[in-house]
Amino acid sequence: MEYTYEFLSTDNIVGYLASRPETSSIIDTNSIVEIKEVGDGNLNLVFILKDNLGKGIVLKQAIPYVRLVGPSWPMSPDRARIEYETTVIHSQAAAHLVPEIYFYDTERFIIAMEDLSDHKVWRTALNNGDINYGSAESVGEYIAKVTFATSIFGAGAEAHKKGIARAINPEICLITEDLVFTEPYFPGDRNSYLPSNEADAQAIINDEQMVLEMGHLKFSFMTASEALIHGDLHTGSVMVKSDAAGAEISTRAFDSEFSFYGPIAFDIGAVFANFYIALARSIALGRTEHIAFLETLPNAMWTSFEFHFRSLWPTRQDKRVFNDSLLDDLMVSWKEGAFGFAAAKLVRRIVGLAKTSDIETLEPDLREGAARGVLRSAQMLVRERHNHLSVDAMTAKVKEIMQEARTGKGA
Ligand code: SR1
Ligand code: MG
Repeated sequence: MEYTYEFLSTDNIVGYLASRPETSSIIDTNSIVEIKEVGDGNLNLVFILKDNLGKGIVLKQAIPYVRLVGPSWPMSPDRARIEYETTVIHSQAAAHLVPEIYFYDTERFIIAMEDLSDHKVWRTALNNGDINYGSAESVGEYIAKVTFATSIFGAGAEAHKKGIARAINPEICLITEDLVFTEPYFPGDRNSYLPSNEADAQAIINDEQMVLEMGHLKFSFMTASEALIHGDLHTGSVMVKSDAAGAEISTRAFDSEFSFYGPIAFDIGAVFANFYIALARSIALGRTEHIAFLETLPNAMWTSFEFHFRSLWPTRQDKRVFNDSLLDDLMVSWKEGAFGFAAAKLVRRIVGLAKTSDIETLEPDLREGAARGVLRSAQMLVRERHNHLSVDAMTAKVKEIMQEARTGKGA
């Protein structure tokens, strides 16, 4: 399909916003003093505008191709509708944990939303060594509340089925199916890593158990329509605002364009993986205090997820066979699944397309060991995930592997 809509630019954006009455109380388009393009993701244009009173707005526009690669990789801008609808649906379950949406432009694929520029992207904050108490718990709360609300337990059978039909997102899901679950295990053009990590990448390709586990996980990703998940819940999809002592002021999950009805464990595993990638960075840099903080995050997030999901359980729609023992079993299987999905996410960020600044901004002598530690942790996670270890026990294993793999000065 050929798309002919106009892209936003610094030249046309004020005129565009002035033509939208929905935001006249949010920002004064007659006194715009700042326009910044801040899109640091892989897909879209993102602008922040501020007026002379400091009031701001974010305009995010989906372009009809993958920004990271260019027009040679076309991609339907309908993903903006998915993000808009998911953010609205998620806000019904957890309004304080997502950005407020002002409008969605169906013709130009533009979402207007709350300016969160007094927050930091969590990946950037963690890269800098920031401490953000309470945000991992809020991410766990977000996952629990939005997945419960959109599951058969919260929504009921009919609404759940209608939701699946509305949120079907095959083109975007294919990105994850290819980049996360498949390509790192086969030599290909889109894979890349340091020459010094060649043996580590080959070890992954030759790890038959790992490849089999990826088969199981990919099957689950493609078939388990449990709830309306975020679909790309990494630390670059979370904004945090903390006070000077690191106490939480606000935490928001955003950028849910990869959303679809998928396995709940996928979102949990994505967050685990990104905490582990942040840990690899801090271990490489020898940041002792930050390591001590980061290693608490996976369990803090999981514990909060479990607490909030269990708190909602008594409100489930059909209690006949969905009893408390089922919930106990689901928690076990979601934890096991989350460690597996975390492994998949870890490998793709080291070997596959679209990497993370946590690792990529390390000097090569440090990056080599950090990347090795991430890959070896993934191999451990897919094996140990069936052994019913606690989240803290698994994190301790990850930390030990990363410390052993460390390279560069001081290793
Ligand atoms: C081509 S898109 C690459 C990656 O960017 C997104 O953030 C997702 O993680 C996707 O896999
Ligand atoms: Mg994204």
